[in-house]
Amino acid sequence: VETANISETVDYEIIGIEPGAGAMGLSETALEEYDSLAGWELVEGSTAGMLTELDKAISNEEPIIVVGWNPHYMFASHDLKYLEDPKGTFGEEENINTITRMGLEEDMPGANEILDRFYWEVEDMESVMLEAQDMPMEEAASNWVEANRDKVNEWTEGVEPDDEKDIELVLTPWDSERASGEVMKLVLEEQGYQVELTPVDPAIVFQAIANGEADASLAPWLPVTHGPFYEEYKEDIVDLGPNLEGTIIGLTVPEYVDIESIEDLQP
Ligand code: PBE
Repeated sequence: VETANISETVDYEIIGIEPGAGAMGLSETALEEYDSLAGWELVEGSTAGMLTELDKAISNEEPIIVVGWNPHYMFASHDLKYLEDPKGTFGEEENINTITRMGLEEDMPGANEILDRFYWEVEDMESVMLEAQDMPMEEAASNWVEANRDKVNEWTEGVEPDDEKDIELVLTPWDSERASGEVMKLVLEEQGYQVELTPVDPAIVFQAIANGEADASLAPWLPVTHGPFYEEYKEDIVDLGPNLEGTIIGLTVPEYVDIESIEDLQP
């Protein structure tokens, strides 16, 4: 495909995901900030729909521009690249943080300590996500816990169980957060807790923690992706810091698409 025709061939559309995603907010901002994206449309849909469009375009070797991110198996199953983002709209590498409601540390010091210690690598999360392609996420998480007893022990060693045993974790509905949520559910269950996992939109994650409806979340991508929600609620939540470092978000194209930067697109 000729470089000059890529924007026209994709019909000046970026294939997006769920409208509540932080990555969609960043993409909207990119549409406003880049002259090259003037008049472009960000198509709302779902992650599954975006992945289907991506598969289709790649089987036909057609150009396509999607909202992409890591950790995700889309980069393992396809040759993809992020478009350069000279304005930095999508930020640099960022972290996934653990947040809790105010007072969790006093009410459930044991669970709070385990949540605070929880930390894993991109490779760990990816291995759960990849396995979950062929089995339920819960089973993939359980396999990871079995295979990584050393790590899990570091999170739980010497922690006194709490009297109160019910704990609710809110998460976002993407595989990355389903993976961390299911792993933490198993870890806390082994310590005698009853764990409820509630998937909601990113805005609701912060709202539920801020008003104390939920106890904790492993889902916020910071500082950029969920930055606006963090800013809104930061006085009313406790931030326990990163549970994973090195996530990336950006406009994503198959390798064979002959452009390198968002600025190579045309209005
Ligand atoms: N994501 C996956 C989410 C966070 C995790 C990048 C699609 C978002 O954009 O909110």
